[in-house]
Amino acid sequence: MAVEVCVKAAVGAPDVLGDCPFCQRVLLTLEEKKIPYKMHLINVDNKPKWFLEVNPEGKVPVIKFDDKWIADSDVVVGIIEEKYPNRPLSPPPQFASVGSKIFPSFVKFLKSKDPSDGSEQALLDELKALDEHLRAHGPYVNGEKICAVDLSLAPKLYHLDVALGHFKGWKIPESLTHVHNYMKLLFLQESFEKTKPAKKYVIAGWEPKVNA
Ligand SMILES: N[C@@H](CCC(=O)N[C@@H](CS)C(=O)NCC(=O)O)C(=O)O
Repeated sequence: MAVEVCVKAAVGAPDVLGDCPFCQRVLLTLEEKKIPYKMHLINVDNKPKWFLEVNPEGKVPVIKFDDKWIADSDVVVGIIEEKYPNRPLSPPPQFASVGSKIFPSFVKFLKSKDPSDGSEQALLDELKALDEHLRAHGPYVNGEKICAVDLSLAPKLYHLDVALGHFKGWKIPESLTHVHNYMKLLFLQESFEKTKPAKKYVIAGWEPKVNA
């Protein structure tokens, strides 16, 4: 039986898969483990009553297991791993937090209106650390096989690339070759192609936050 999962609908297109990186992470996990699923697209600007009843906090993603709806992608991915241990995706503990500061650093830089606040450098430092990790251990975070850390990072790097390119004309430096190759590899995965939002929806999703 298919697992039910609530994910964000695209801004301005409630019938199209939207731009939530946490939702894509969960979809990638289901895809990589070949778990059949049924998506409910949630318009987060006009959440359906049934969704708020099962999930009063109102955030996506949420997934239904044993008749209970579970929120938060960290928790959800952990439960999927427990329930579906085949095709194990857990990284070794020493790699579990590789790249974990990239997303908050990206958001800070994206929203920054002060070029001297250090947010660009902070992001560059995180990307350089990832580049060094991949140089030593790549091509994926844990070597030859994709793991849960890659599935968490892939949507975030996609948002970074699309949103910083669009709003700031900014690109990841060419010198970070391992990060560039890593992104190419991730974005070519069939699971990524199948679950990625169109670039215009990523831009539409960030627009109000950038121009707040
Ligand atoms: N920590 C949560 C974050 C989820 C999250 O922030 N979801 C956003 C979409 S990207 C959301 O539901 N926003 C709608 C709202 O807060 O009303 C996770 O990992 O699942």
